[in-house]
Amino acid sequence: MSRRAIPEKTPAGGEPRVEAWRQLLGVRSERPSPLLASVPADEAALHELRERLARTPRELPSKYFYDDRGSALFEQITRLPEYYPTRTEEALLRAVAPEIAEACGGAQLSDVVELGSGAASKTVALLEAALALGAAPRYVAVDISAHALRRTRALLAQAAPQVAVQEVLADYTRALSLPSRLAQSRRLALFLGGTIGNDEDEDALALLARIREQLDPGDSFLLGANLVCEPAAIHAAYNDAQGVTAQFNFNILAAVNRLAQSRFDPRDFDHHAPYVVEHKRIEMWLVANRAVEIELGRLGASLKLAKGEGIRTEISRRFTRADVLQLLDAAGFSPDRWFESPNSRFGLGLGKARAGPRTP
Ligand code: SAH
Ligand code: AVI
Repeated sequence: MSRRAIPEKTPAGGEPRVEAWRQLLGVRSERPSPLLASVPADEAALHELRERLARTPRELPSKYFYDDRGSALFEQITRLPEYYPTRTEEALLRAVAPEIAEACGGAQLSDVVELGSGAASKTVALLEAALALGAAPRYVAVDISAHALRRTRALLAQAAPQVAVQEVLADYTRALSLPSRLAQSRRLALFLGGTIGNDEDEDALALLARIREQLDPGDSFLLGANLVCEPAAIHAAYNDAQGVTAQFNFNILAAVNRLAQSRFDPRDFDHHAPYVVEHKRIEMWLVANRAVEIELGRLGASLKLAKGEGIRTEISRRFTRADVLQLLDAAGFSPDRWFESPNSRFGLGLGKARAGPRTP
């Protein structure tokens, strides 16, 4: 693995303060712990679905993959022989966790907050490294999937029972509020798995900038990103022989049907997932295998698709090291360290929340 220290441009600073949790907009926080809230099938969600289906090309937001079945299918995907990202990132994270924990405050690390935590299987390595340095971090898992949060709770109860876990069922594209740090303590926000690649640049940057807003100067942010590598390996990861990724793709229709009372039938579609070299990204599509007219329920009247017409359900971008560091920098983080897997397929960029404006 290659690792490189990137000189920090702005010294850590900022006033330590104690604050209550800020209100998580769009999320009902039902105390007592664990903090759990239901994501409402509200007008905003229906509006978003309508708007995305009306685009050219038609789209469905990839966050709708993650109903209970979708989350379980994603976990299955992470264990497929073809799906290299999870095991590559996990091995990398295990190897560099002590260095990351040290760089993020060591014994002072008080909060580890993960967005899109999934089952949080790889986060355990980081928490263990922090514990070994004498920290007693709280772990805050933010995910849109109740299934994923249940898995997190079970996993951490078994693997790191001494860590206090707080679960937040929330859509991080709507609003975001992280717990403030206590005096003399440090926070670390995580966005792993390459999930940043599921957003176009503008949305990715907006999300990272919102994460930055929630942190204090000197707090840390660790971003996991899939790197540009052999197109054949990337293609295979989204076109596995067992067809699990295809099932995952079809399942988004069931989730949308439930939400919108629409009548998408997965049998009318084929899974299509090409790697588009020009855009450095996999695109997942559902392509109509016959001419169909779909009743849209709460989304409106109906949607006509000719045979061969498609709906794009996901993009999954590949980055270069420079792309990742630039993204961190643009969002208000001073790139601090870079870690790369031995096969150069996955990278972890560590940034420090910067106090002042970006250095030109
Ligand atoms: N970080 C984990 C999981 C990656 S899968 C890993 O590396 O394996 C992406 C995760 O992000 C899923 O658990 C999904 O439920 C969650 N997710 C996707 N969109 C989200 C959103 N808008 N808000 C909150 N969670 C989201
Ligand atoms: C969550 N995200 C990073 C996964 C990816 O690889 O883009 C989702 C996924 N889609 C198909 N397989 C996995």
